[in-house]
Amino acid sequence: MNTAAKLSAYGAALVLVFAGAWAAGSAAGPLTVGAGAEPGPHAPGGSAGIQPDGLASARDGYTFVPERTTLTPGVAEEFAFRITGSGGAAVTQFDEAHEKRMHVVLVRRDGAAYQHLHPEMSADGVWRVPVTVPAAGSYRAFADFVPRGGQGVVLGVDLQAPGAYNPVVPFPTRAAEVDGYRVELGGDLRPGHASRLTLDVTRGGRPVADLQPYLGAYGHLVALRQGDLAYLHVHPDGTPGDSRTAPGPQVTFFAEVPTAGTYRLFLDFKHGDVVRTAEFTVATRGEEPPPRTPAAGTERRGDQRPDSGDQHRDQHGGHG
Ligand SMILES: [Cu+2]
Repeated sequence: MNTAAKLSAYGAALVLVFAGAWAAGSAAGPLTVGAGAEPGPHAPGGSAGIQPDGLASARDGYTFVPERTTLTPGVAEEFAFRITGSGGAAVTQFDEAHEKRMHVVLVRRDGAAYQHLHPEMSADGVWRVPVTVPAAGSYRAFADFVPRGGQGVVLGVDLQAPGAYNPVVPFPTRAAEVDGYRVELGGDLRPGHASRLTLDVTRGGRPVADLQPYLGAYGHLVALRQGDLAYLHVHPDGTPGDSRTAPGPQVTFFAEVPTAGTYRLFLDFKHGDVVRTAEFTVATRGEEPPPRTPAAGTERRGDQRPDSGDQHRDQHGGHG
């Protein structure tokens, strides 16, 4: 299996499945980003005073503790880690979100070599998953989970793969080719707004209209900010079986990007029983919203939960 195929095969997607209720809400106007606008496993990307997800290895009382912080390029290894809570004990109780209790995204710091993994936990709270990184470099691992009965948390740690490192500078691209599929991205990322994005999947020039549900949606999108790999908030619009969401060729998402800049987007989609990943690099369009007031900026996420929050949470475990 070549590297590309291997990476694709890993794809499982996590992220950010919230369904139509959220989209309906977004129609009322731009959502504020951060400050408790959304509970769940993919809490908002943050804006003034709120740190976006994935930038810290410890947050909200939880710490992401890998057993080792090195990886060997080209070698199949096991990535093992714990999530510890206050007091340092491993957390063993998690709620399912998007059909899994733990989602791990692994990406090299330059935005290359994306993998989406689903580890298994043993009774002692150690999560393990096979992993092979294709090349040397500094990697970022994100753990995206919901502690039982709690709010979603995304933590990140750096992992190092020794060797000569040739960083890639992703050039902006709105079309991706993977295994004979072509995926085109439509829509703009507007900083500070819920931005509607469409992804059109074709194969051999023909629309693919029989995408398979994957982790509760017809596609899963991970968005990372170039430069610091802030982990952003994305929702698919609609869920399989809701009688209005077609299985392709177009999949719609709403993405919230907190700031102007360039973002890496990774779409995992399933067709022919294989999960593949289409990658994009997109610059935002338009200006950033003005800074929020200090009072608003210091609110902790989760302190304010919109009425729709519980609906979103309820949907996490139920897709499929
Ligand atoms: Cu996942």
